[in-house]
Amino acid sequence: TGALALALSFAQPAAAITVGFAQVGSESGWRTSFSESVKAEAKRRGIDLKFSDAQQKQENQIKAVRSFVAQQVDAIMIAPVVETGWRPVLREARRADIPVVILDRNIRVKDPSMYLTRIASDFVEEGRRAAEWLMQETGGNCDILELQGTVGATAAIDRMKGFKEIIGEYPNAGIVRSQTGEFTRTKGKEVMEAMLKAEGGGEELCALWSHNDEMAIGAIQAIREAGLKPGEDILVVSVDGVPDYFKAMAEGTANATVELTPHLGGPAFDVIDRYLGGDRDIDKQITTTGDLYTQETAAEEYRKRTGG
Ligand code: GYE
Repeated sequence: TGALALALSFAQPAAAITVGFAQVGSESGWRTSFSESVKAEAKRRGIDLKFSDAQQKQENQIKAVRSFVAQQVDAIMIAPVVETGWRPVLREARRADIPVVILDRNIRVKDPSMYLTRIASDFVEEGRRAAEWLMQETGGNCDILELQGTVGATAAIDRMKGFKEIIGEYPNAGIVRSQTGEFTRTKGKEVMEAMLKAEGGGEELCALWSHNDEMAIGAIQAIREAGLKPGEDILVVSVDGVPDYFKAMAEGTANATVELTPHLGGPAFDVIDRYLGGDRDIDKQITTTGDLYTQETAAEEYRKRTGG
C-alpha cells in the first residue's frame, strides 16, 4: 500500500498554480484579444487566473497587484499602462517572494531584480517598419500626421522613436502634427478631425501614422467626413493587425499595419513554470515579432483571422 500511495502521489497532476494578471483595460481590439488569449491559455493549463481590468488607470493596476500579494498568488503578471510609478508595489511583491512577469509595455525601474522577465514586442522596430514602408510607398516625399498612443506608455514612446529615426533620413518627409488619441477609436476620430481642421482640411497631407489600428479606424471615419479618401488621398499606416483593420485594408481605406501578437500568455506561463520549478537562468527580455501586412494580402488575412 505504501508503494502504491507513493506511486499515486507521482501520478497526481502538479498542484494548480494561481496567477494574478493586472491588465491595462479593454481600450482596443488588440488588448481584448490579448486578455482572451491569456484566459484561454490559463484554462488550457489548469491555472487559476485572477484577472483584473484597470480601465487604463494605474492606481487600479497597483491596487490589483496589492490584492494579488495579499492573496499570496504563486506569480503576478502586469501589463503596465505607463512606465513609471511601479517601484513601491514591486518591492511589496518581492518581499512576499512572488515573481512578477512584465507583459506588453514596460516599466522603468533602476533595479532589474524587481521583476523576473519582460515578454513583449520590440515597439521601436515596429515604428521603423511602418516608416520604411511609408518612405518606399511615397518616395520619401510625405507630410505626415501622427496619432500617438497613451502618453507615457512604452508602446507610444518607442513607436514614435522608431518611426522618427527612419523619417529623419528623408529631407522631404516629416511629421507636421502629432497628438495622443489614447489608443482608442473614439479619441482617434476626435483628434484626427481636429488635426485635419488645423491643417486647413488636409488636402496637402500625405499620410497618417497611427500607433494602433483602433485609433486609425476612428481616423479613417474622420478623413472620410472631411471629404477625403482614406487610403488614397491620405495613406494610413498603423500597428497591431486587428481583424477590423485587415477589413479596412481589403476595402482600400487603409494601407499597411505591423502585426503585434496578442498571444503572450503561453510564453508567460512557461517562464512562470520554469521559475517555480527552480530555474533561475531566465532571460530578462523575451521578444515577440510581427510582420508588416498591406492591401495585397488583406482580404485573405482577414478571412484567416475571422474564419470568414
Ligand atoms: O498597440 C494597443 C493597446 O501596449 C502594444 O496597447 C500595446 C498597445 C497596442 O492599446 O492596441
